[in-house]
Amino acid sequence: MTTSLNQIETQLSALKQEANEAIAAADTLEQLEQLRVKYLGKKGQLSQILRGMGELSPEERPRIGALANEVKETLQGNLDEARNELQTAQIEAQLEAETLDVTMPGAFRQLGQVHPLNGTFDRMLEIFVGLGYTVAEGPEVETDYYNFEALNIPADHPARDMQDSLYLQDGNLLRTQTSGVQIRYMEVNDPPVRVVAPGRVYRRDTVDATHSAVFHQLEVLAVEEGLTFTDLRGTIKEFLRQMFGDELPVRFRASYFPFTEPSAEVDVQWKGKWLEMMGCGMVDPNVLKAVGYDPERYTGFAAGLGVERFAMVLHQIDDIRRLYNSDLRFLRQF
Ligand code: 2NL
Repeated sequence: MTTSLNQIETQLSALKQEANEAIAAADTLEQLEQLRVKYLGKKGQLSQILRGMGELSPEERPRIGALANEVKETLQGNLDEARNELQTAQIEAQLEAETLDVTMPGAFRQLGQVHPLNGTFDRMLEIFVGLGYTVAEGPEVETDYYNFEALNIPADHPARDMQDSLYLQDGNLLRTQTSGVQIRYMEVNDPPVRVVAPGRVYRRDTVDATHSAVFHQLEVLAVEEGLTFTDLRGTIKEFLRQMFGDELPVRFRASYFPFTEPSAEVDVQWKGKWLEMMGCGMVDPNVLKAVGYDPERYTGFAAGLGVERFAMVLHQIDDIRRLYNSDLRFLRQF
Protein backbone atom coordinates (compact mmCIF):
# COMPACT_ATOMS: atom_id res chain seq x y z
CA MET A 1 0.00 0.00 0.00
CA THR A 2 1.32 3.42 -0.93
CA THR A 3 0.98 6.48 1.24
CA SER A 4 -0.19 9.57 -0.63
CA LEU A 5 0.78 13.16 0.03
CA ASN A 6 -2.74 13.88 1.19
CA GLN A 7 -2.75 11.08 3.69
CA ILE A 8 0.49 12.24 5.26
CA GLU A 9 -0.76 15.81 5.41
CA THR A 10 -3.92 14.62 7.13
CA GLN A 11 -1.96 12.48 9.57
CA LEU A 12 0.37 15.36 10.42
CA SER A 13 -2.39 17.83 11.12
CA ALA A 14 -4.29 15.22 13.18
CA LEU A 15 -1.12 14.56 15.16
CA LYS A 16 -0.58 18.27 15.70
CA GLN A 17 -4.10 18.80 16.97
CA GLU A 18 -4.09 15.75 19.25
CA ALA A 19 -0.66 16.59 20.65
CA ASN A 20 -1.57 20.24 21.29
CA GLU A 21 -4.72 19.23 23.17
CA ALA A 22 -2.75 16.73 25.25
CA ILE A 23 -0.08 19.34 26.04
CA ALA A 24 -2.72 21.87 27.09
CA ALA A 25 -4.32 19.27 29.38
CA ALA A 26 -1.07 18.15 31.02
CA ASP A 27 -0.63 19.36 34.56
CA THR A 28 2.65 17.82 35.66
CA LEU A 29 6.19 17.98 34.28
CA GLU A 30 6.22 14.19 34.12
CA GLN A 31 3.15 14.17 31.88
CA LEU A 32 4.79 16.71 29.54
CA GLU A 33 7.91 14.57 29.24
CA GLN A 34 5.77 11.53 28.44
CA LEU A 35 4.02 13.54 25.71
CA ARG A 36 7.32 14.70 24.23
CA VAL A 37 8.49 11.10 23.99
CA LYS A 38 5.16 9.98 22.57
CA TYR A 39 4.98 12.57 19.78
CA LEU A 40 8.51 13.86 19.15
CA GLY A 41 10.73 11.06 20.43
CA LYS A 42 12.92 8.86 18.20
CA LYS A 43 10.24 6.21 18.11
CA GLY A 44 7.46 8.75 18.44
CA GLN A 45 4.47 9.31 16.25
CA LEU A 46 6.04 12.07 14.13
CA SER A 47 8.95 9.82 13.17
CA GLN A 48 6.53 7.06 12.31
CA ILE A 49 4.57 9.28 9.94
CA LEU A 50 7.73 10.54 8.29
CA ARG A 51 8.76 6.96 7.61
CA GLY A 52 5.94 6.95 5.01
CA MET A 53 7.80 9.70 3.07
CA GLY A 54 9.81 7.06 1.25
CA GLU A 55 6.79 6.46 -0.91
CA LEU A 56 6.59 10.08 -2.08
CA SER A 57 8.02 11.52 -5.26
CA PRO A 58 11.10 13.79 -4.96
CA GLU A 59 8.88 16.84 -5.69
CA GLU A 60 6.46 16.00 -2.89
CA ARG A 61 9.08 15.39 -0.24
CA PRO A 62 10.13 18.97 0.50
CA ARG A 63 6.50 19.93 1.09
CA ILE A 64 6.05 17.21 3.67
CA GLY A 65 9.47 17.93 5.09
CA ALA A 66 8.51 21.57 5.62
CA LEU A 67 5.13 20.63 7.09
CA ALA A 68 6.73 18.05 9.43
CA ASN A 69 9.23 20.64 10.59
CA GLU A 70 6.50 23.13 11.25
CA VAL A 71 4.55 20.54 13.30
CA LYS A 72 7.67 19.58 15.20
CA GLU A 73 8.63 23.18 15.99
CA THR A 74 5.11 24.11 17.02
CA LEU A 75 4.83 21.10 19.34
CA GLN A 76 8.33 21.67 20.75
CA GLY A 77 7.46 25.33 21.36
CA ASN A 78 4.19 24.43 23.05
CA LEU A 79 5.89 21.82 25.20
CA ASP A 80 8.55 24.35 26.30
CA GLU A 81 5.93 26.94 27.07
CA ALA A 82 3.80 24.47 29.04
CA ARG A 83 6.89 23.35 30.98
CA ASN A 84 7.79 26.93 31.85
CA GLU A 85 4.27 27.63 33.04
CA LEU A 86 4.20 24.52 35.21
CA GLN A 87 7.62 25.30 36.70
CA THR A 88 6.63 28.87 37.46
CA ALA A 89 3.38 27.71 39.06
CA GLN A 90 5.32 25.18 41.13
CA ILE A 91 7.78 27.80 42.41
CA GLU A 92 4.99 30.23 43.18
CA ALA A 93 3.07 27.58 45.12
CA GLN A 94 6.22 26.74 47.07
CA LEU A 95 6.93 30.39 47.85
CA GLU A 96 3.34 30.85 48.95
CA ALA A 97 3.51 27.79 51.20
CA GLU A 98 6.86 28.75 52.71
CA THR A 99 6.19 32.43 53.23
CA LEU A 100 7.56 33.53 56.58
CA ASP A 101 6.28 36.69 58.18
CA VAL A 102 9.32 37.85 60.10
CA THR A 103 7.25 40.55 61.81
CA MET A 104 5.05 37.94 63.57
CA PRO A 105 5.58 37.65 67.33
CA GLY A 106 7.66 34.57 68.25
CA ALA A 107 5.98 31.38 69.38
CA PHE A 108 6.38 31.05 73.16
CA ARG A 109 8.10 27.85 74.17
CA GLN A 110 8.24 26.92 77.82
CA LEU A 111 11.83 25.89 78.50
CA GLY A 112 12.70 23.36 81.16
CA GLN A 113 15.05 24.44 83.92
CA VAL A 114 17.33 22.91 86.48
CA HIS A 115 15.48 21.83 89.61
CA PRO A 116 16.43 24.10 92.55
CA LEU A 117 17.76 21.11 94.48
CA ASN A 118 19.98 20.01 91.58
CA GLY A 119 21.04 23.60 90.99
CA THR A 120 22.16 23.81 94.62
CA PHE A 121 23.95 20.46 94.33
CA ASP A 122 25.69 21.57 91.13
CA ARG A 123 26.98 24.75 92.75
CA MET A 124 28.28 22.86 95.78
CA LEU A 125 30.09 20.26 93.69
CA GLU A 126 31.56 22.92 91.45
CA ILE A 127 33.00 24.73 94.47
CA PHE A 128 34.64 21.59 95.85
CA VAL A 129 35.90 20.48 92.44
CA GLY A 130 37.43 23.95 92.22
CA LEU A 131 39.19 23.27 95.54
CA GLY A 132 40.66 20.05 94.12
CA TYR A 133 38.13 17.51 95.44
CA THR A 134 37.01 14.35 93.66
CA VAL A 135 33.30 13.48 93.51
CA ALA A 136 32.53 9.91 94.64
CA GLU A 137 29.25 8.01 94.70
CA GLY A 138 28.14 4.71 96.15
CA PRO A 139 25.23 2.42 97.00
CA GLU A 140 22.07 3.61 98.76
CA VAL A 141 21.64 0.24 100.44
CA GLU A 142 24.43 -0.06 102.99
CA THR A 143 25.72 -2.64 105.38
CA ASP A 144 25.81 -1.98 109.08
CA TYR A 145 29.60 -1.81 108.81
CA TYR A 146 29.81 1.03 106.24
CA ASN A 147 26.91 3.02 107.65
CA PHE A 148 27.83 2.75 111.36
CA GLU A 149 30.66 0.48 112.47
CA ALA A 150 33.48 2.01 110.41
CA LEU A 151 32.29 5.45 111.50
CA ASN A 152 32.82 4.73 115.16
CA ILE A 153 29.10 4.60 115.84
CA PRO A 154 28.84 1.96 118.57
CA ALA A 155 26.16 -0.72 118.63
CA ASP A 156 24.28 1.00 121.43
CA HIS A 157 24.32 4.44 119.78
CA PRO A 158 20.84 5.95 119.42
CA ALA A 159 21.47 6.62 115.68
CA ARG A 160 21.37 2.83 115.12
CA ASP A 161 17.95 2.64 116.66
CA MET A 162 15.23 1.10 114.53
CA GLN A 163 13.44 4.36 115.16
CA ASP A 164 15.92 6.39 113.08
CA SER A 165 16.98 4.06 110.28
CA LEU A 166 15.13 2.16 107.58
CA TYR A 167 16.25 -1.49 107.69
CA LEU A 168 15.74 -4.11 105.01
CA GLN A 169 14.79 -7.69 105.92
CA ASP A 170 18.34 -8.92 105.23
CA GLY A 171 19.79 -6.65 107.94
CA ASN A 172 21.14 -4.03 105.52
CA LEU A 173 19.71 -0.54 105.64
CA LEU A 174 19.02 2.49 103.48
CA ARG A 175 22.04 4.71 104.17
CA THR A 176 21.42 7.47 106.72
CA GLN A 177 24.45 9.43 105.47
CA THR A 178 26.85 9.15 102.52
CA SER A 179 29.86 8.45 104.80
CA GLY A 180 30.03 4.85 103.59
CA VAL A 181 31.10 6.18 100.18
CA GLN A 182 34.08 7.90 101.79
CA ILE A 183 34.98 4.84 103.88
CA ARG A 184 35.11 2.77 100.67
CA TYR A 185 37.15 5.52 98.98
CA MET A 186 39.73 5.48 101.79
CA GLU A 187 39.89 1.68 101.72
CA VAL A 188 41.20 1.80 98.15
CA ASN A 189 43.07 5.14 98.08
CA ASP A 190 46.07 6.25 100.12
CA PRO A 191 46.26 9.80 101.50
CA PRO A 192 46.22 12.59 100.52
CA VAL A 193 42.42 12.30 100.21
CA ARG A 194 40.11 15.05 98.97
CA VAL A 195 36.66 13.66 98.29
CA VAL A 196 33.04 14.80 98.33
CA ALA A 197 30.15 12.33 98.48
CA PRO A 198 26.81 13.67 97.26
CA GLY A 199 23.65 11.61 97.38
CA ARG A 200 20.27 10.57 98.60
CA VAL A 201 19.95 9.49 102.23
CA TYR A 202 17.10 8.03 104.28
CA ARG A 203 15.79 8.55 107.79
CA ARG A 204 12.79 7.17 109.59
CA ASP A 205 11.37 10.63 110.09
CA THR A 206 7.86 12.02 110.22
CA VAL A 207 7.49 14.31 107.22
CA ASP A 208 6.77 17.97 107.97
CA ALA A 209 7.80 21.37 106.61
CA THR A 210 11.45 20.84 107.56
CA HIS A 211 11.82 17.04 107.58
CA SER A 212 11.69 14.42 104.88
CA ALA A 213 12.30 10.66 105.08
CA VAL A 214 14.42 10.99 101.93
CA PHE A 215 16.76 13.92 101.55
CA HIS A 216 20.13 14.78 100.04
CA GLN A 217 23.45 15.12 101.67
CA LEU A 218 26.90 16.28 100.75
CA GLU A 219 29.80 15.00 102.79
CA VAL A 220 33.31 16.40 102.55
CA LEU A 221 36.49 14.59 103.55
CA ALA A 222 40.18 15.48 103.51
CA VAL A 223 42.96 13.33 104.93
CA GLU A 224 46.66 14.18 104.83
CA GLU A 225 49.68 14.56 107.08
CA GLY A 226 49.45 17.74 109.11
CA LEU A 227 45.82 18.78 108.48
CA THR A 228 44.42 20.87 111.34
CA PHE A 229 41.14 22.36 112.47
CA THR A 230 42.33 25.61 110.87
CA ASP A 231 42.36 23.85 107.47
CA LEU A 232 38.82 22.65 108.14
CA ARG A 233 37.71 26.13 109.16
CA GLY A 234 39.32 27.77 106.12
CA THR A 235 37.79 25.22 103.72
CA ILE A 236 34.29 25.61 105.15
CA LYS A 237 34.49 29.40 105.23
CA GLU A 238 35.60 29.45 101.60
CA PHE A 239 32.77 27.07 100.64
CA LEU A 240 30.19 29.21 102.47
CA ARG A 241 31.62 32.41 100.98
CA GLN A 242 31.16 31.00 97.49
CA MET A 243 27.63 29.79 98.33
CA PHE A 244 26.32 32.89 100.10
CA GLY A 245 28.65 35.71 99.11
CA ASP A 246 31.57 37.69 100.59
CA GLU A 247 31.63 39.11 104.12
CA LEU A 248 29.31 36.41 105.41
CA PRO A 249 29.34 36.07 109.23
CA VAL A 250 30.17 32.43 110.11
CA ARG A 251 30.56 30.87 113.56
CA PHE A 252 31.72 27.47 114.75
CA ARG A 253 29.97 26.03 117.81
CA ALA A 254 31.32 23.02 119.71
CA SER A 255 29.21 19.92 119.08
CA TYR A 256 29.43 16.16 119.04
CA PHE A 257 29.53 13.45 116.36
CA PRO A 258 30.81 9.89 116.96
CA PHE A 259 33.00 10.08 113.81
CA THR A 260 34.76 13.40 114.53
CA GLU A 261 36.67 14.81 117.47
CA PRO A 262 36.58 17.70 118.05
CA SER A 263 33.25 18.39 116.34
CA ALA A 264 31.42 21.61 115.51
CA GLU A 265 28.21 22.97 114.09
CA VAL A 266 28.59 25.77 111.59
CA ASP A 267 26.16 28.69 111.72
CA VAL A 268 25.76 31.38 109.10
CA GLN A 269 24.23 34.82 109.62
CA TRP A 270 21.87 35.25 106.71
CA LYS A 271 19.38 38.09 106.37
CA GLY A 272 19.93 38.97 110.03
CA LYS A 273 19.39 35.49 111.48
CA TRP A 274 21.88 32.85 112.63
CA LEU A 275 21.13 29.62 110.79
CA GLU A 276 22.65 26.21 111.53
CA MET A 277 23.92 25.02 108.13
CA MET A 278 26.33 22.13 108.60
CA GLY A 279 28.27 19.84 110.93
CA CYS A 280 31.98 19.13 110.83
CA GLY A 281 35.05 18.07 112.76
CA MET A 282 38.43 16.37 112.75
CA VAL A 283 38.09 12.73 111.69
CA ASP A 284 38.09 10.48 114.75
CA PRO A 285 41.28 8.34 114.90
CA ASN A 286 39.09 5.23 115.14
CA VAL A 287 37.68 5.98 111.65
CA LEU A 288 41.20 6.34 110.21
CA LYS A 289 42.19 3.07 111.88
CA ALA A 290 39.14 1.29 110.41
CA VAL A 291 40.31 2.03 106.85
CA GLY A 292 43.92 1.10 107.58
CA TYR A 293 45.35 4.62 107.86
CA ASP A 294 47.90 5.29 110.60
CA PRO A 295 46.24 7.87 112.90
CA GLU A 296 49.67 8.80 114.30
CA ARG A 297 50.74 9.94 110.87
CA TYR A 298 47.54 11.27 109.26
CA THR A 299 44.85 13.64 110.36
CA GLY A 300 41.67 14.48 108.51
CA PHE A 301 38.70 16.77 108.55
CA ALA A 302 35.14 16.07 107.49
CA ALA A 303 31.83 17.87 107.12
CA GLY A 304 28.29 17.00 106.27
CA LEU A 305 25.37 19.11 105.14
CA GLY A 306 21.78 18.77 103.99
CA VAL A 307 21.34 20.06 100.44
CA GLU A 308 17.62 20.80 100.93
CA ARG A 309 18.45 23.13 103.80
CA PHE A 310 20.81 25.14 101.59
CA ALA A 311 18.30 25.24 98.72
CA MET A 312 15.58 26.44 101.10
CA VAL A 313 17.70 29.21 102.63
CA LEU A 314 19.10 30.38 99.28
CA HIS A 315 15.71 30.43 97.54
CA GLN A 316 13.51 31.32 100.54
CA ILE A 317 11.52 28.11 100.29
CA ASP A 318 9.34 27.63 103.36
CA ASP A 319 8.44 23.95 103.06
CA ILE A 320 10.83 21.10 102.15
CA ARG A 321 7.94 19.21 100.51
CA ARG A 322 7.81 21.79 97.73
CA LEU A 323 11.14 20.38 96.53
CA TYR A 324 9.58 16.97 95.88
CA ASN A 325 6.08 17.74 94.56
CA SER A 326 7.11 18.62 91.00
CA ASP A 327 4.49 21.37 90.99
CA LEU A 328 5.37 23.33 87.85
CA ARG A 329 3.87 26.53 89.24
CA PHE A 330 6.56 26.31 91.93
CA LEU A 331 9.41 24.99 89.78
CA ARG A 332 8.96 27.63 87.07
CA GLN A 333 9.99 30.30 89.56
CA PHE A 334 13.64 29.19 89.56
C1 2NL B 1 25.66 16.76 109.64
C2 2NL B 1 26.98 16.37 110.05
C3 2NL B 1 28.93 15.26 109.38
C4 2NL B 1 30.80 13.91 108.81
C5 2NL B 1 29.50 14.29 108.62
C6 2NL B 1 32.38 12.13 108.23
C7 2NL B 1 32.68 11.17 107.31
C8 2NL B 1 33.78 10.39 107.51
C9 2NL B 1 34.57 10.55 108.60
C10 2NL B 1 34.22 11.51 109.48
CL1 2NL B 1 34.17 9.19 106.36
N1 2NL B 1 33.15 12.28 109.32
N2 2NL B 1 31.30 12.90 108.02
C11 2NL B 1 31.55 14.56 109.77
C12 2NL B 1 30.98 15.56 110.53
C13 2NL B 1 29.66 15.91 110.35
O1 2NL B 1 27.62 15.57 109.13
O2 2NL B 1 25.02 17.52 110.27
N3 2NL B 1 25.19 16.26 108.51
C14 2NL B 1 23.91 16.58 107.98
